[in-house]
Amino acid sequence: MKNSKKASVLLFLGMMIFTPFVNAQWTGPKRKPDSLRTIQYGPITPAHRTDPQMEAFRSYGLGQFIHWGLYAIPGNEWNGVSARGGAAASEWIRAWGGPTAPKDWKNIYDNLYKQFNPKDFDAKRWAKQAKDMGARYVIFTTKHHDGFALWPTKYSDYNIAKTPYKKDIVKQVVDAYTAEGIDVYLYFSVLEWNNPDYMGGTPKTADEKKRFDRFLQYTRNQLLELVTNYPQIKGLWFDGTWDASWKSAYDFTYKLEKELRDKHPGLIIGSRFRNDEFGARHFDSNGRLLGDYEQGWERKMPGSYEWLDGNDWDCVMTIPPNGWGYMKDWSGIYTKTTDDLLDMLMRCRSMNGNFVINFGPDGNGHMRPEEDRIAAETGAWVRRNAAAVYESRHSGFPASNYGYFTQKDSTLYLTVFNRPVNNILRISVPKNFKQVPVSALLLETGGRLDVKPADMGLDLDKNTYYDILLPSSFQSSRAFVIRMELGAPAKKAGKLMDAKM
Ligand code: FHN
Repeated sequence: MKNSKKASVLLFLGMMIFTPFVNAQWTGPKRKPDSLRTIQYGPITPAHRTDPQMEAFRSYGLGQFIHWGLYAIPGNEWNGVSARGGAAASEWIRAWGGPTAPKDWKNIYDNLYKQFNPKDFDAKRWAKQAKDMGARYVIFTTKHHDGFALWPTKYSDYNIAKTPYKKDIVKQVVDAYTAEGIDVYLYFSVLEWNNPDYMGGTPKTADEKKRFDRFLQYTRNQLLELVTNYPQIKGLWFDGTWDASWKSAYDFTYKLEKELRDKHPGLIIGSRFRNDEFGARHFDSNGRLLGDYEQGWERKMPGSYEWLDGNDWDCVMTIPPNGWGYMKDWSGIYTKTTDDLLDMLMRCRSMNGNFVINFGPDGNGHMRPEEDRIAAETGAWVRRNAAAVYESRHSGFPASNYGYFTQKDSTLYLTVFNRPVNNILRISVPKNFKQVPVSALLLETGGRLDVKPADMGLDLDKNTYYDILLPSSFQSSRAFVIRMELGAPAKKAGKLMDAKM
C-alpha cells in the first residue's frame, strides 16, 4: 500500500475508534449526527416543556449558586500553605497533590467534619440577600465530590448530623429560600472521592460490579430521600456524572430519572444527569437534549443564539476565574466585577438563558465582603431594570455593539454597556421588519428620548437605521437600559437607484 493511502486508512480507522458518539459541544454550534440511530435511552420529557414549572424557569433570569461544605474550613489553604496550583479549585482541595500538599492530607480532610460548626450560619440572611440581589432561583450543594452530605442522610455516616453543628443545613436553606419566593434546586454530585464503592472506570470484575451496584442503590436512596424530605424543591442539579462507571449504568439512570419525575411531578433536571446507551451525554446520539435544559454552560456562554437550537439553558459563573468554594485569599487573581457580571447576565438574557452567580461562604457561614457588595450592587441595578431582565426574551433585532437586546411583545430593550461618544445610539433595523422603534425612554428615569430615522441610503444595505439621542446631561456609571416601543414605520423609504459600477 502506498504511504498516502496507508495514512488515510489509518486516519479513517482512527476516526472510527476515537470519534465519540457525542454531540455535546459547548464552544460552537452543535454538530448534527450524519445519520439517525435507534435509541432506547433517549429523552424522557418532551422537548421544550410548557408546564408552569418550566415557564417559571424561563423567567428566572438571575440565580444564585452556593457551594458550601467541609472545603469552606481550609478555604484553599492549610497551615498557611496555599493549595493554588496543587488543587483544581478550592472545593477540590481534598484532591490536593504535588509538593505543596500537606502530609496525610486526605486523612486530615476526611476528618474535617469533626470541626464543622458554622456558628454564624443563618439561612434566612442568605435568602434575604439573594432576594435583594434579584435571584429567582438558588442551586445549593447538598453533597459535593467529597461525599459529605449537608443533610442527615440515613444512607451514609458522613453527614451533617455527625458534626458538632448537627442541624440539617439543607432543610434550613430550602425553607428560608422558599419563604422568600426563591425556587430551590439541589446540587448533587454523583461521584464521591472517598466512597469505597465508587470507581471511575467501568466495573468489570464480579466484585467491582457488586460494589458499583451498591453505589447505585445508595445514590438512588439519597436522591429519593432528598425529594421526599424537601418536597418544595423545583429541581435537581447534577454534577460528577462524567465517569465511565456512571455512563455504563444508562439502564439504571434512565429508570431512576423516571422514578424521580414520577415521585416529584414537574421536577426540573438538566442535561448532566445521564447519557444514552452509546455514551452520549447532554444530547443523545441523535442530537436530542437529555433533560429539560442545557446544563453545560459552566463558566462559558454560547457565541450566538443560533447555537442553542431553541433549547432552554443556564450559565453558572464563578466570581474568581475558577473556584466555587470559599477561598481565603483572592489576592493576585482577577475577580469579576459587578459590571462584568451584569454584562454576562444581559448577554445570557438576550439569548434566553438564566445567569447564575456563585457564592462560596466561609466555614462560619459568612459570605465574603466582596460577594456582599456584588449582591447589593447587582440587586440595585436589576431592580431599576427588571423589565429588561426577567420577562423579556431574545429579540430578532440584529445584535448591537452597544450592548444587548431583549424584547417583550412590541417593547424592545437595549441594555447599553458601550455608550457612543456622540451620544447617538444607531439601531439597525432590517428593511423587511414591519416594526421599528417609534418612541424611546430611559428605563431608570422614565425620561423620553428623541428617535430619528437615519436612512443613509447605502447601496445594497439591507438595514435602515433609527437614531436614539441621549442627552449629554444623562450620566451613568453603569450600564443603562433604553426602552423602545415598536410600531409601523412612519413612511416607507422610497427605493433609491442602485449604484452602477
Ligand atoms: O467539579 C465541579 C466543580 O467543583 C463545581 O462544582 C462545578 C459547578 O458547576 N461543577 C463541577 C465541574 O463541572
